[in-house]
Amino acid sequence: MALQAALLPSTLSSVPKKCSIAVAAKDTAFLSVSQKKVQAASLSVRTRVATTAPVATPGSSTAAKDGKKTVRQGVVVITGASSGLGLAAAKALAETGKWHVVMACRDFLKAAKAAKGAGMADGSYTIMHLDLASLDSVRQFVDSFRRAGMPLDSLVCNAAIYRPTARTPTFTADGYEMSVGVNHLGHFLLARLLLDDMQKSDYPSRRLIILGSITGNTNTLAGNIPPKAGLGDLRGLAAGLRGQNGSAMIDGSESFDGAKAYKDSKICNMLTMQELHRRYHEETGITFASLYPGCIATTGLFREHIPLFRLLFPPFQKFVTKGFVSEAESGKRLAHVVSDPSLTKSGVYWSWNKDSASFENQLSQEASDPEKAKKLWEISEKLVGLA
Ligand code: NDP
Ligand code: PMR
Repeated sequence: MALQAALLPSTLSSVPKKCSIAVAAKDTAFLSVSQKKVQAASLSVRTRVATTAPVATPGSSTAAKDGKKTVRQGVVVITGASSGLGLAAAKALAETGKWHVVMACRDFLKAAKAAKGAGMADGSYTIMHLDLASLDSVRQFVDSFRRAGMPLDSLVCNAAIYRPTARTPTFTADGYEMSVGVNHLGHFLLARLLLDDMQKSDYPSRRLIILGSITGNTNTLAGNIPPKAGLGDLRGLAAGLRGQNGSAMIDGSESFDGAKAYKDSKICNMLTMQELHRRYHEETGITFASLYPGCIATTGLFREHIPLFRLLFPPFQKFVTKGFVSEAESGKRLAHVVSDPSLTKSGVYWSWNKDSASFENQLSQEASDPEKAKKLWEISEKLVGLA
């Protein structure tokens, strides 16, 4: 069966030593891709999962020399691991040797280069194609992941786009406004589908993490810089966020504001985490959490901002707000949320103080409103085809 999603273990040329995944020899379409942006639609790559000898696959149990069973290597999927926070967290987790990282990326050549450039060891990661701007791609990713035969122990919904200067909306393959489509709806579908896989995992602490942000929380100074986040009564989302025949903004505003759309999507991320917690934590034991990793002012998130902003933003955050955090430090923070034994609490929004110590932070009233979370859940289910 032709799959649009592609799977690429560790590097373009090598299969991880411990991995039993093979890409069919004739299926080399992805090797000749030269465009920087690989469109899901242009990919027709066959993937095959072949179990060879009984080798230790990522996520399989290993017996210690003294005969005691040790905790096996965990498998974590990180979306948007080709740059910034996602890449730094992927590196931090892979370096522990305790995690095999599945880098779920829309541009796998970029991801392969990024992993190599970051010095991630062959065999410590697998790259799989995922374009969150297409619900088909999300479903195909899930299919490919399942075929790869790995367990799923943790999922990090990290990818995002930010279109700060956009005054007209762009749309996903399914016709939804792009910022909310990628940052929220794509992840909503991914998380819902992969919950089944996480429930099957025997890993001691399974976690589903969704990135939030200070700018989506109006109980902070940063969250009060205009345009402020606000979902209103969700009428724009309920009408399909389509722009042409209605509003491309969640609150139904007539005019489009790219900066607000991003901040709104972050409220959705934080509300979704809490709704997942309410619906599934007790039943499954899975930890659901969100976080504000600090202001990582140097990442690609600001690529569409005006050049003056990109020049001044890092020193402003370093010396004025003192909220700046390096990509490496933010990666460690996220890695802790995935794996630190002290961060197992569910339904929590983590932040870090000036000494880089984690604490459970307060969400704004809107970002913690259970009624809104329920309504968001129900509308999102319809938009992604789950209801
Ligand atoms: P980056 O732009 O560096 O990383 C974003 C990642 O998302 C990239 O890998 C990008 O892929 C990927 N991505 C974008 N669109 C899609 C798509 N359609 N499908 C799949 N992947 C996609 O930004 P950051 O590292 O800063 O952001 C990571 C997370 O951290 C985001 O959720 C953001 O909201 C959050 N955050 C960031 C803060 C900051 O100060 N930077 C502060 C608070 C939260 P590609 O490489 O191909 O472009
Ligand atoms: Mg903000 C304590 C002060 C603080 C912090 C922690 C941030 C984080 N910002 C703060 C303050 C201010 N910012 C102030 C006083 C201003 C006015 C000069 C300001 C402006 C500003 C802009 C224009 N800040 C921004 C922008 C963006 O375009 C970024 C954004 O909103 O992206 C959505 C941003 C950010 N400030 C932050 C953080 C973390 C961001 C980035 C992103 C995010 O939420 O992902």
